[in-house]
Order: sequence, then structure tokens, then C-alpha cells
Amino acid sequence: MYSTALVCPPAPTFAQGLTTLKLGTPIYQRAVEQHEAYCSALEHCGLSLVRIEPDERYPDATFIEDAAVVTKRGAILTRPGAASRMGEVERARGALDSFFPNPSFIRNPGTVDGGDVCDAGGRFFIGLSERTNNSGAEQLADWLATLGYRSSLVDIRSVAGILHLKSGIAYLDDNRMLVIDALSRRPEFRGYETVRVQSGEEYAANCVRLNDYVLVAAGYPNIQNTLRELGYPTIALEMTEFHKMDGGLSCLSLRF
Ligand code: CIR
Repeated sequence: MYSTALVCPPAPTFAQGLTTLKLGTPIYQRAVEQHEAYCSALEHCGLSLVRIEPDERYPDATFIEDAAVVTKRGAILTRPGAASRMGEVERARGALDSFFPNPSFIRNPGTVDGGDVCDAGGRFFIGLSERTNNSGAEQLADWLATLGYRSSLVDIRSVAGILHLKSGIAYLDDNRMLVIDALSRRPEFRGYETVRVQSGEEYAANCVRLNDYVLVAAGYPNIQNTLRELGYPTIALEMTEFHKMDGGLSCLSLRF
């Protein structure tokens, strides 16, 4: 069960963050409202929230998942793959301090974005991406091993349209994985029941299983129906402004 989430509301500079998409400029006020609805959903799932103050110097800091990897057995601060995001880590560290007073760190030349790390029930998948390099992935895998966790690297650098591994997969529990078609035949996911994400709904692959619920992006009815048919109560959340900046549901919080 998850009890706590770290979140960081969008800063007024949000629209100056990084994006690879051409979906238009995000509307700040709408992003704030969508973030508030997201926070309410986390609370509805039973989580207590710790809020980091927005900081205009870090327009991408609302995507707080990228700054750390938290597990039941410990936390590690990342070194984000985008130079403009490096300063976010110290802020996440401060907020995590009372929960994880002795975190580990990814060291130079390693880079890791938390969005590349999928915890599939205590077995980890680490995406090799434009943001997470070999050194970072190996440091992370070694650290996970010291905690007794197995992990596998998944190279996503040739997969078009996804920034991070978790842009294309989500672990639902029950040995079940939601996977976009481009990743569905990867040998790493053999042994899991894979649930297909329909073409055109790839963005919604990034959903979040939280205690009794699954958070899912609004506007993707096929995924929502699939999840309901599988018996998951879903909460659909408007994510349009975060989508414009390449962010999904999982990136907006660190959950533990
Ligand atoms: C970035 O490019 O770093 C941000 N605009 C979006 C990060 C999204 N994070 C995630 O998927 N974990």
C-alpha cells in the first residue's frame, strides 16, 4: 500500500520547460487546476501529500518522479539526463529527507530519469533512453541489487514517440503490465500478462496503480474500458497541459 506522495505544483514558468511535442503552449492556470485535481485523486486513493514549493528556475520540476527512485527498501536521488533539470534533485532530496534520511546517489557520468524506472512488484525495469544512459542504468541496477531487487535494462532508444520507459508501460499489479505495441514483444516482459494499449491511445499507457485504484488520463476511452473490464476502479484525470510538455500521470508524483 502507498501512504505518501511527494508533489510539486507547476511553476509560473511551466511553459518554458522541455518538450519534444508540438501540441501547443500549455496554459498555466489550467495546468495548476489539473495538478490540483491530480492531488485530490491521490488523496482519494488514501495518500498524504508532501508539497514542494514551485520554483521558477525549474519549469520541469512538477515532473518530480524524475528526480528520485523510491522503493520500499530505500531511495536514490537521480542525475536527470537534461542539464536544465539537475537542480531539481536537491529540492527533492530535502523533501524526502524525513522519509529517507540516507539516500544513495547516481554519480557522474551516470544519468537517470525516474520516468525510466518501472517497479513491477519488486522487480525493476530500467529504460535506456535519451535521458538514462548506460552508466546511470548500471549504477541503479547495482544499487537495486544491494537492496535485494532484480532488474533488467530495456533499451527504448529506437522506439519512436516515447521519452521514458514508463511513457510506454505501466505495471498494474497482479503480474499484469499495460504495454504499447512497440514494446509488447520485448523478451523482458515475457512472464507478464500484457494488456494491449490500442493504437492512438499510447499516451494513456502511462497510468498509475495506486492502492485500490488506477489513475488514467481522461480522453482515452478504450484503455479506460479495458481497465474496467479487468476489474480496476479507475479515476480519469485531465492531463492536456502536462501532455504538451511530454509528461504523464506517473511523473507528477513520487509515491511510497
Ligand atoms: C522533460 O522533458 O523532462 C519534461 N518536460 C517532461 C518529463 C516527464 N517525465 C516523465 O515522464 N517521467
